[in-house]
Amino acid sequence: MKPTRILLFVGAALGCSILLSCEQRSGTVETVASPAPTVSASVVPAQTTTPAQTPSGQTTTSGPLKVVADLAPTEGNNVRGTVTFSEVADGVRVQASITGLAPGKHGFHVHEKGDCSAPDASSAGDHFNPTGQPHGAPDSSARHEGDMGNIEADASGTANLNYVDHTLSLVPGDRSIVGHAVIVHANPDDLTSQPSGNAGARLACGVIKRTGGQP
Ligand SMILES: [Cu+2]
Ligand SMILES: [Zn+2]
Repeated sequence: MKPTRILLFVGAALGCSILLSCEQRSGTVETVASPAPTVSASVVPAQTTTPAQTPSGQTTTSGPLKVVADLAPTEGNNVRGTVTFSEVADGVRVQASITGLAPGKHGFHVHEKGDCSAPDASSAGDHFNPTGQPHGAPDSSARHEGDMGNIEADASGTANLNYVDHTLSLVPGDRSIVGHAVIVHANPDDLTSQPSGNAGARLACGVIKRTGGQP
């Protein structure tokens, strides 16, 4: 911390001790500066333990949470790509760009385990389903949390996806998709067959991670 900032902090503290409404005011400032306190608390604890930054308006919280899965091909395939999940007002925006596919639809899910180590990605387990629902479509009221439906590849084998999912969660806790894995399948997800839409082999797998290298 720079000396000038320490002086500012000391000054602010002195000012606070004089003002009867200080406690109330600093509480208000903190609320405004951290719209998602539960998220910032676990992601960047250092920032929440530096109260001097909030009165002087110096917070550098990175805004809505954004996480990424880099998909790598399973054995015998050449499918790869990137999937980004970011918090938006009404859910989680899913943006995917994947190459090396056969043209057409391919099942696209978040799977339970963040483990892509098996040659066929079977290590990623079943669909991520923390609320005990049946398999369904992305817009079904009852679905696995991980049911993102299908991506569709064009004639060149590239699939691009951009939609807002209303079930996926990035909020830290049992329902967060962080630490789980994204899988792209060989066949279309029929959106009804149990337990996984009959989407066939796993072509690519990637663990969902926070940007910036945090686990
Ligand atoms: Cu899957
Ligand atoms: Zn499912």
